[in-house]
Amino acid sequence: KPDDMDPATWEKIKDHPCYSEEAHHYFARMHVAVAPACNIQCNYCNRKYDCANESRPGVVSEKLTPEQALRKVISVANEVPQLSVVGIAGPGDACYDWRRTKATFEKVAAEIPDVKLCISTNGLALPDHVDELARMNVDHVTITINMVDPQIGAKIYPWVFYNHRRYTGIEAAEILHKRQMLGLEMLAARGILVKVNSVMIPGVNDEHLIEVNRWVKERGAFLHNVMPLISDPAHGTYYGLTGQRAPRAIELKALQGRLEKGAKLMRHCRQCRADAVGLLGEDRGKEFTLDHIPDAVS
Ligand code: CLF
Ligand code: SF4
Repeated sequence: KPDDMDPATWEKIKDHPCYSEEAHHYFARMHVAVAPACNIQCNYCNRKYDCANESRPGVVSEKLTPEQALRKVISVANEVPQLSVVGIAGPGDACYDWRRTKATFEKVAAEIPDVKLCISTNGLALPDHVDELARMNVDHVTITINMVDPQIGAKIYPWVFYNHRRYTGIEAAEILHKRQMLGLEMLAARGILVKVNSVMIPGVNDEHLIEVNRWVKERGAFLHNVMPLISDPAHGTYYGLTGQRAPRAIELKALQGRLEKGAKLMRHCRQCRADAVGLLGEDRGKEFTLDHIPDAVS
């Protein structure tokens, strides 16, 4: 345990492969793709594919019902002894269709009480569900925060769908920004660990991520994970079509170097699929698709 870390925090991260760099050598996570829909549009996303906020864009994950997700978790738990975390990270937003996310977590917790639950969201619907996340003992929440300035946000998000209507432009980015900050503060106040993911988009928010890092640190984020934009024209994203380039590895490293003194950085992210299974960097998802797991679990 690092000297400057309190025991309660250590308990939460010691077997979480994303929150502890050490743990990722020994512990495995799995994602269940139970969240098909999304309430915002990111310019780096093609919604036919996985949510690019956390997961690898441009791959299609098999969408599961909460019942199917439970079957999958049980079958993975039986075969992957290192499994410590079950996460929901897409393919859309895990807080938008809340009933599916909640039902999945409740079923999993009832069958496998010692597995950790983890969630990744764009943050728009997050404040509405913080109390329930706390009640369900969800100790780890990732929010993707790409800006704290709505002027920059408007270049990343063409629209958000909030309170039954669609907002565009600066107004949309402002709403998203306020909800992200509120969600972050609410989680921090309840002792839930927050990881902030930022997608580094050269010429759009790369320099700005220094300010993002400062804001999220001030509001209690535990980790900041700066991930490179994956921009492949074949994925049919807006950025792919406009020729927005991805950062070079050296540019990402340089930015991470400049963030060193701010919120603690995560450097071992593998931009997993929304149906990833196994140790980070290992993907055993194919072994556990629905046609590979038993129909009923006794
Ligand atoms: Fe999954 Fe994300 Fe939870 Fe980890 S992944 S929901 S925090 S259990 Fe981890 Fe994968 Fe990077 Fe995500 S390496 S993409 S940070
Ligand atoms: Fe796509 Fe995820 Fe953005 Fe939603 S939050 S538009 S699923 S990248």
